[in-house]
Amino acid sequence: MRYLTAGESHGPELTVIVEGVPAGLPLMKEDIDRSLAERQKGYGRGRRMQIEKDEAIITGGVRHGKTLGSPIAIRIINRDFRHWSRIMGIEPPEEEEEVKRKVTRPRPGHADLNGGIKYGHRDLRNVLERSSARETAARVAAGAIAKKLLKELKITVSSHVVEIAGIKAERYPLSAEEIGEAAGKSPVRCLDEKAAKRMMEAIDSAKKNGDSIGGVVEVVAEGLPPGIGSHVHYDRKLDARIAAAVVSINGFKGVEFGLGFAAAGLPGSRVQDEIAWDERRGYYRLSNNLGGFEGGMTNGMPIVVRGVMKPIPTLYKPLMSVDIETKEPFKASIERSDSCAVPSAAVVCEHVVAWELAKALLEQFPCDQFPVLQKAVEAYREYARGF
Ligand code: EPS
Repeated sequence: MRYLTAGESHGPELTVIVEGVPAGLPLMKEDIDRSLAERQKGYGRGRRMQIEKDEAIITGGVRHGKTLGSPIAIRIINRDFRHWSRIMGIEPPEEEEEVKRKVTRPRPGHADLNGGIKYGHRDLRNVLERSSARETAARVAAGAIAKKLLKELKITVSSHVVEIAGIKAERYPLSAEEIGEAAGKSPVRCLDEKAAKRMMEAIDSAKKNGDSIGGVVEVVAEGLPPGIGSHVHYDRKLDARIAAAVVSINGFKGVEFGLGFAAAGLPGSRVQDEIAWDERRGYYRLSNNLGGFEGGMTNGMPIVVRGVMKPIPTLYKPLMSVDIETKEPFKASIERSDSCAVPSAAVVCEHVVAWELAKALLEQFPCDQFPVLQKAVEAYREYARGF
C-alpha cells in the first residue's frame, strides 16, 4: 500500500490517492469523516479550525460501500480558500497586481528559510503553504482507510495525550478501545481529568502570552499477531518504519516505544519482558516494557508508541529573524496560529501508525481480496498460538 497527498494549506483543496487496498473492504465516507472530525477537535486550536469542516469526497476506488481494489481518491475542500483565491490562484497575477501576503521574513522553527533556499522561492509562502500541518488532514484520510482495514481484522488503534507543557497525565490500565473512547470525550484527549484541566490552563496562559506549547502523545495498537515486520533487514523492521512515520508528522522531534528513553537507566532484568504461554492466548509477555516490539517485529503485546511534539513555531510573541530581501534583523510577529495542537497531533499519530501497521500486514499477506487477507491473518494467528 502507498499513498500520495497534494495540496497547499490555503489552496483550493487537499487530495490523497491511496493504492494497494484490497478489493471488498467495507468502506463508507463516514469512516473517514469520523477521523477527520476527530483531528479537527482539541482545545488550543486557532480560528482556522472554525472555518474548516473537513469531509471526504471520495472520487474513486469505492462502489456500493466496498473498495474495488483500484486506487482510492479522496478530496478534502479547504473552505478558507475563498478568502485566498487571488493570493493562492493557479493563474499568474495580472501585471500591475501586487502579490499580497508575500513572505520574506522566515519564522524560526518553520520550513520557511530552508525550503526557500532549496527551491529558490523568494516568496516563502511557496514553502509554508505545503509545510503547513493542514496536510495532515490528507494523511488522516489515508490512515482512516488503514484503521478500517485493521478494525475488520480485529486490530484496534487509538491515541491519547500523555503530556502537555510538562504536565503529565496519570497512567491507567485501559484497553486500546477504552483509551480511544475516553480520549474522544476530553477537550485535550487526556484520560486524566485533573491533568487535563491543568493542561487547558497552560494552553490559556500560553495563548494570553502569545506563546505556544508542545507535548507528548501516545498511540496504542492491540490485536496484532506476533512476527509482523522482520529482523532480517533494516528497512523491514516495523518499529523503525513507525518511528519514521511518527517523526514525519509536522513538529515531531522524537519517538519512543514502551519504556523508551527510561530504559537507559534500568538494569536489563527490569526491562526485558518475560515469556509465558497458555492455550487461549498462545505466547505472551508478563510485562510490556518493550512496547510490543522485539527484533523489529511485533511480539503480540499491545504496541505502545509515543511521539513528542515541539511547541508550534508560529508565535504572536516576536522572535528574532532576518528579512531575506534586506538582510536586516527583525522581530517576527504572526497574526494567526494555534497555541497548542497536541490533541490533534495525537489523532494524526494514531492514523500514521495505523497506516504502517496495515501496510506491513499486506506485505506479509499479499492479496487482492480483503476476505483472503482476513482468512490468512486468522490462520496465522492460530499457527502462532500453537507454535
Ligand atoms: C498551520 C497554521 C494554521 C493551522 C493549520 C496549520 O493555519 P492558518 O495559517 O490558516 O491559520 O490552523 O492547521 C490546519 C489548517 C489544519 O487543518 O490542521 C501551520 O502553519 O502549520
